[in-house]
Amino acid sequence: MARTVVTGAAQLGPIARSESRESVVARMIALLEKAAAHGCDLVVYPELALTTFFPRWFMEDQAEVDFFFERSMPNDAVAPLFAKAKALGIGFSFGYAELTEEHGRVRHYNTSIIVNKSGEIVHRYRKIHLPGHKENEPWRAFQHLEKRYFEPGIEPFSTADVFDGKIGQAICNDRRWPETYRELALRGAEMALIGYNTPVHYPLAPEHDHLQCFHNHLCMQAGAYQNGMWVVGVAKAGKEEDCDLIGQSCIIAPTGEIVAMASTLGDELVVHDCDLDRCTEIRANIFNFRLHRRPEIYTALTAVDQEAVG
Ligand code: CDV
Repeated sequence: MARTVVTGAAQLGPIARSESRESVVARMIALLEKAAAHGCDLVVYPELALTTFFPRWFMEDQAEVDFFFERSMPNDAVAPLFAKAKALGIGFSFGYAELTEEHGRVRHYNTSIIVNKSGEIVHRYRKIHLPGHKENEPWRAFQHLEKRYFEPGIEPFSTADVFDGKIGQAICNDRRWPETYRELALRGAEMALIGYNTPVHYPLAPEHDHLQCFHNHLCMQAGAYQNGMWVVGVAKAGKEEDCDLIGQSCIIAPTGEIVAMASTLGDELVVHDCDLDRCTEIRANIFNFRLHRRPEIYTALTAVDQEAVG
């Protein structure tokens, strides 16, 4: 019997800095209800789904920064989403800013979780590739201070056994790195859930602004095909405060084909029946890792000291 996960990519439109979590959660629930009408098993929301993309502002007061973080999950603001999804029998994933304490030290992560159909958190991923910068750079049209406000995740990419398959997660900038997909695939992932907030304008190379949507699909389609896995890429899109974010949320088959794509920059759900067994079309053939991969030759790939590799 086919292992089909009816999957909804639930794109969110812009979230104003003043919008409350309760209001965002109500928007997420509206998309969840649409997903239920489509028979979805899984709904995927974007990176930092509960608030505006706050790293675009330089803030010196840590209390002001911490306002955007969640101290527990689920918390009161998000509980209605968990309850509704459980009542509808739908699993979901979403990203949020996580504030936690480890060994008596406060930590800040850019995190994403998977919740199963019973409302249990079954997977947590903390963003490994944090883009941007640490200090205020006023020459930019807007800041991208992820390196200031978050610590990079140190737990490896991993998967959860859920929805009758192996599902992994990555977050935004991770999707540009081939290592993300290969690590996930080597760990058995059949589907990667990837939320993103991607500005149209890239201050370091504005001559590439017109390529943002192309690069978005280029890296995710390549990742899907070269590793024989489903990829679900979900945007926070549209004009958020003064920043234009790309949309084009999509579901990509293991062949690299886009099989569903959002056509607006607002709250929008696109759905596809994802047969996890289709990963075999690629993994048993052109990218049969066991037969054709040559890791013993790829020593530069995992060398920590790149200088020594030359
Ligand atoms: N949220 C992100 O990780 N955004 C980056 C931008 C800054 C390039 C991205 O890779 O889309």
